[in-house]
Amino acid sequence: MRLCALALAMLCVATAAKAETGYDLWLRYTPVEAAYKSQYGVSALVTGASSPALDAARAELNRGLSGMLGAAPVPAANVTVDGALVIGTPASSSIVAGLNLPLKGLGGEGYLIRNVTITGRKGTVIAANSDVGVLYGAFAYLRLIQSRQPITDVMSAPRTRIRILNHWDNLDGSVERGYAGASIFNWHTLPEYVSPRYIDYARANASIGINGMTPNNVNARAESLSPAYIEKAAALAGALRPYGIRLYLSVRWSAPVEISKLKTADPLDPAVKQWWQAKAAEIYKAIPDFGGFLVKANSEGEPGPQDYHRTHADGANMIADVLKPYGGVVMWRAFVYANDPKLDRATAAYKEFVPLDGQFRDNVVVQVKNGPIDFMPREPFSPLFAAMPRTSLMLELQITKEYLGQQTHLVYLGPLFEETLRADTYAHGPGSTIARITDGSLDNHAISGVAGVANIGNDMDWSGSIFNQANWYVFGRMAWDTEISARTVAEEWARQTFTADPAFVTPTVDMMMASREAVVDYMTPLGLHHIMTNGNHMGPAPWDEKGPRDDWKAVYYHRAAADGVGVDRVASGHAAQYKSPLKERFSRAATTPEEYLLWFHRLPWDYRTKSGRTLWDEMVAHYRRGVDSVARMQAGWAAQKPYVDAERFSQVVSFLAIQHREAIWWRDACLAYFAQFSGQPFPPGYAPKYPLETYKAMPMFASPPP
Ligand code: BDP
Repeated sequence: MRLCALALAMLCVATAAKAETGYDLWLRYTPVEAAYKSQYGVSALVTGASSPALDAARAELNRGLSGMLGAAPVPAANVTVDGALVIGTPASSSIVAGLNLPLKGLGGEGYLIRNVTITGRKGTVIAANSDVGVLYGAFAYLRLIQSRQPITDVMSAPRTRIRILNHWDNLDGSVERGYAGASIFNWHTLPEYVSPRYIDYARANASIGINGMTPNNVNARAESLSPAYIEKAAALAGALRPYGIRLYLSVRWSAPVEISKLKTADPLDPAVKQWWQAKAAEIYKAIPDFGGFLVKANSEGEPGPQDYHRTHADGANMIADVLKPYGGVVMWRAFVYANDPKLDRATAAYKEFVPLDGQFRDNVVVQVKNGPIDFMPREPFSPLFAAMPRTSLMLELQITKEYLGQQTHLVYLGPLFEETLRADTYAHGPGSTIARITDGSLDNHAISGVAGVANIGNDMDWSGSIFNQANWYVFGRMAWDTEISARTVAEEWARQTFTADPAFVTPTVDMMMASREAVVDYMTPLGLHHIMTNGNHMGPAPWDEKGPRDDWKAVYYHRAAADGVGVDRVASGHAAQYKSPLKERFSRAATTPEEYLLWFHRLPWDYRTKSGRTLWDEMVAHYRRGVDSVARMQAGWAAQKPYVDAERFSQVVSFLAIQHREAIWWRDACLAYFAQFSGQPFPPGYAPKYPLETYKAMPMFASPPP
């Protein structure tokens, strides 16, 4: 009997997929099925001269191919057999040079994968103009095998120049808005100890084309610029360099005062400029390829040039001039809003920045959040994108889901990023998409880029959940190719992260694609926004009216009362900040897309929506639909059990259960609150389970039993 049980247990172990922690992300390199072996076989890996990036490419190919095909290819200097893989640049490899490949259009980072015949032997080449281009090509090649795609000819070059992760990590190891554990950057053990995790971090980023990072929070500490921290940063930069990743630093405007006791941080004071000059010299000595500075100034209480009655342009230009001789850039954030009760927060950044258009140096790039307020589940795009044609603009996206369910909710951000990039601003007529502004092509800017607020921490799975990894992945892929679709990327990711079996991939991708609309529905439908708990931004709190400033209170964002709900942003001037025909469209409720209805308009509760329902009934329907979508996600995922290892499968099961419980919490708390004003009954069977007071009284992170 005992033996029998043991045999059964062993059988189970043999058949179940190997438990996975998620540490390997999408770079798992598990063995390909027998049917694919001949398709992907590589007989020899032919390399030329070596360099740190070429060595990284070779190491990754060896790792990937030995994992997937059972053995690493034989290293070789020449092609003598069929099935060789040749990698290099015309400078590093005479074989690549001799092939006369069309590398011209690939720039400094693009790559080419091509099936070729060399000295009569059939093989494949991965070529580029630079060593890091070869590395990107190696990752793309491995991606094809991992996702079981044929190795056909590929040519790819990034559309943007700066593809950067902004870590909001503090020097003490905590992470602002981080839901994946503490920071992976250990400032205590740097510079002596360069954790192997930094290398895995670099590999993951390089595999999706990310080429920059700021390791420290935008709410920066002056100490980051002290000699000790520059030395630490230099060690980190050294670990990332072979992977084509440049280090940048977030800087605190008042650093000269705090570190060196200068009397002022006025950008026009010569002593201040000298201080930054000396600092830049010190940094570039330690980090020769240092990328530049990221600045949050005069925003949410951070110091900045306005403290000295100077403009953002005065501040940005001063440090831009300092960085210019080294080729460094300044990423100056446009996330500003003043607490002026008469000013609508949604209009603030536009009002401050548009008058400065044309005044910024050419190595300044203004970094603009996708929406005018703040990384909400849904916002219209920021009107700034269309209004600063003489300034390089970078798009800032948030990968960490501060306002979208944080660690646990399964929300794939691909559709949100795609919606932003494809949005037509009409800056110069139709076709003036955010993608074309972000990549610099619309107004011919040399600097272009996308920044993503990272969702990375030292949790075993890096991102706090397996599905959060997809958001890191899609950020990188869309920063590289601003036109790629969210669905294509989801499919790529799912195939690599789990299995390429279509029986798994199709429903999983469908679930991912529907997940963003679900969170909009159960949190903030119809243009509602910022009704999360004050401070931690986790749960529902539309009732919140506490706090030091009006624009930090939820009621400011919906203004629900008996006569209606929503913000009149036609009256506030926000709708008029958009270009025609959007401004006209947004100025009337009837022509405003319903997903932005209460963003732009204040409407009575009995306003008729397109469905024929009253506004109140429509709101109820959306909240219901959001919860129902999560229930569908749960059922869909349950059916995926045969395809996923137990460890990752059950994490998703548990997190979906949390999401479902919290979606109900969101729906019922919000509806209980808005019902006080709507003057209309709940449709039968739709009333929240508890009175409003119960929802209001919940302690942090706790939701009432569904
Ligand atoms: C807000 C975050 C806050 C950030 C700020 C920013 O709540 O933690 O410091 O954005 O982007 O959404 O600077």
